[in-house]
Amino acid sequence: MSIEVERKFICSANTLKTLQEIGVCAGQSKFHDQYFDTPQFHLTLRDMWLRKRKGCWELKCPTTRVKEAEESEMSALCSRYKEITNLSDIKLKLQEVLKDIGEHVTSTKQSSSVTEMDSAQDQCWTRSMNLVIFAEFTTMRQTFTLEEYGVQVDLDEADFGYCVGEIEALIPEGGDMQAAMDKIERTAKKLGLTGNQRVDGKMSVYLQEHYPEHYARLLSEHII
Ligand code: V4E
Repeated sequence: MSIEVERKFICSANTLKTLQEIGVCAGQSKFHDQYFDTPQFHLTLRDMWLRKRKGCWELKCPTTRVKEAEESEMSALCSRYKEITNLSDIKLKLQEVLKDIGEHVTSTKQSSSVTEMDSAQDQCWTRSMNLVIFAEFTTMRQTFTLEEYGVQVDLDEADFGYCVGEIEALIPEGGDMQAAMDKIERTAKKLGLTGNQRVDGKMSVYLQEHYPEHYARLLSEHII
């Protein structure tokens, strides 16, 4: 399991120019994300984000914050999530969370073959946990690798018109969070990112449009 540390930014023409100078364009991709939750939003209200992208499942969970030193200005601009990508681990984690809140979970047969990706099987286990798609959108992404800085930069354009960049560092669980944030800060400085305001992600903008009440609740509970 790895921890994704990232800082979002709005990409100006100057930032793009610097990015093209210091980074290597690793290519463009297009993907469709489907996000799942219970109809009562039990997962996202716990800051847990379950999605299917290109046939693969991923669950992003909050990390436990350990050191006060992390609570710097830079720290406030970065998000960090544990990423679970193994489907069996995802199901176990979801069962644990949904059982805790009394949500009915019917047991489903575990499988580890390619058929896990089969949509009929997906429907079977998601239904058994009362999970439904609450958001879906397509993203066009341009990726840059900045080897010297030890980070990756993605420039995203969602099909609902929102553009956002992110500087991302991946560390193993228990890895050096401060070092990851230092890499991100160094990159941000080089790209001329001076603002100290958190920038909305694609999901924030999507929720504001489609689920304003849920968005307001996530905001008031400092989840988003
Ligand atoms: C963690 C999270 C969500 C899941 C998607 O996260 P995000 O990194 O924004 O999407 P994307 O497409 O860039 O994923 P990647 O390709 O990097 O894996 S949706 C909402 N959240 C919470 C969240 C938060 N609290 N703060 C910020 C700045 N972003 C997201």
